[in-house]
Amino acid sequence: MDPTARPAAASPQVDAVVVGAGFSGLYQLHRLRELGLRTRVFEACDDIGGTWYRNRYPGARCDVESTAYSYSFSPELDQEWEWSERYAAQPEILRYLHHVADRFGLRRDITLNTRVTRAVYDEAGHVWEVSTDTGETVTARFVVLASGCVSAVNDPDIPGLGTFAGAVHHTADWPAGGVDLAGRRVGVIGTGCSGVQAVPVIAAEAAELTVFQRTPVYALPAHNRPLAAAEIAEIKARYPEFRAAQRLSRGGTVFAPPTKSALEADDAERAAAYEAAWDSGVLSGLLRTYTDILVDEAANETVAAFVRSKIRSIVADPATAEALSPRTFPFATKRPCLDTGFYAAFNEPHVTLVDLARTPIEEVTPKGVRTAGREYLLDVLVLATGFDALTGSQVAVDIVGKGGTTLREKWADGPRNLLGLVSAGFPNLFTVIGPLSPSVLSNAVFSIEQHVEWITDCIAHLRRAGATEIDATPRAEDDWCAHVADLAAGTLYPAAASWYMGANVPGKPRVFLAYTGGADRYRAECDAVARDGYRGFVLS
Ligand code: N01
Repeated sequence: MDPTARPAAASPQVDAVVVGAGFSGLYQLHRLRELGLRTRVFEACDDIGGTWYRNRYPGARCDVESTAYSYSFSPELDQEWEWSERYAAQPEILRYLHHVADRFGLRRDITLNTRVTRAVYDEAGHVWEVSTDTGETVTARFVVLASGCVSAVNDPDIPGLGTFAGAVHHTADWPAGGVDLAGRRVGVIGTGCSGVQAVPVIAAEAAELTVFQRTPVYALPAHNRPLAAAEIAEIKARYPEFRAAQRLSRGGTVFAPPTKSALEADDAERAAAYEAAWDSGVLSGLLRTYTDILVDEAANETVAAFVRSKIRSIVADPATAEALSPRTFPFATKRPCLDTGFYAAFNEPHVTLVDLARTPIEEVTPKGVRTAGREYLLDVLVLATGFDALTGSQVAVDIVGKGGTTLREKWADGPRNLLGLVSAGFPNLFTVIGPLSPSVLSNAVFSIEQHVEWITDCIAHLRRAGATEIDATPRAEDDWCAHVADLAAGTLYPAAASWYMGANVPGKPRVFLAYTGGADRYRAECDAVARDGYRGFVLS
């Protein structure tokens, strides 16, 4: 026998395993099926939907317009689905995903109630051995982590949390049947996008609402509204043109790029531009006014001051308005929130803001929350404390690559990969909207489609070429990581202790986790890499 001969690749049980059945996993399944791949999708929950299944908290809705926050791959789907509101609420988005699953016959390859716990690469056979918490093991040539970028829940380590006698619910793990809050004393910890959306809706139901805020946010009005029949007809007529423009866009929404610095405009011009953006109800509206909001501190401060003036105009009590006003980080370096009544809720007599910067939480007691100031008595505690974003859902799986190295070990100082898609030493393992890609800085559905299509084309290429393995080269990976870090360093993003930086999870390395160069530039780079025969990757 020739000792240099490579062993033949083993025949896996399936061609691909996809982890997660949310927006990413459903589309990945559809595309791999079109390629003729035998594919299994494992979903930990008892239903499909991912983020839009688990985040059932009161007030949950998208913050990119639904007509753009939806799949673009099927013109028929665009024509047949009808969004009822500008920003659809969680139940409607979940219904949409169910419709997609039915329309494209996806359910038969999805196994629910099954969490992927471990994936081990067999170097000789070029296959992944994937294990689940139900005791199943399946071998697959390819694995796609479609497990979400804001999905691993961040449970806060607050002393005494386990002693609370009332109910505790995380916004990202909200009971399917809802929670009866009528007449109850409710506490909400956290004022990120989840808290901002939940607070006014909970306030409308609860007898008393106490909001525990560690850091104030910049929240902009959504101006959400029902979509009229004429408007829907117009959107549908323009859909092909809109989707084509969206594909080339910087972040998955279509707008004319700014041309001027905020500092070149005079006060009146800036005020008019900011008022128009505020009135537009578009999350990125203020960012799009001038070229330098995210790169120049002085330019950024003009927007930050404008938002603070709006907060003062809405919140009646000056001390509460000041406590709600962000002053410790530049505008948009933490994700701004889209608000429907958040600030106004604090004008209600039964809603109280507790500024944890002044009086930190000391402990949760059986009766409520005790801060340095006093004890707040509660029946229900809502944790709107966010996620171990971008890397959490991947390192939650025990992934063992070449040489027995685990992804967890490799990423101990921060995520490393090429194009956000493949981490060197973990061949044939792809990630959808994970770290070091535009991901959370873009319209998620739009970036999901771009990733899924790139991954599908890559697998098709491998099959055509008779190759069984693709891996990133360490050199190309180093270059990509350095490029992503350089781009981030040229912005104001690192100035905030945000979840973009991993700062919200104790012990998580501080690395800027997303690609800030724009989804248009990113797509061009991904396409160029593929065109150049998968430059930076090794195919074997
Ligand atoms: O989570 P967050 P989120 N004690 O991390 C506080 C997407 N999303 O679920 O800022 C006290 O932003 C924490 O305080 P601080 C979207 O991408 C989208 O709200 O760390 N407080 C913060 O106030 C979004 O950005 C939508 O000082 C504690 C809050 O909890 C992302 O998900 C809706 C604490 C967490 O805010 C995350 O948003 C919802 C502690 N121990 C979410 N630990 C849409 O609209 C944390 N906090 C589409």
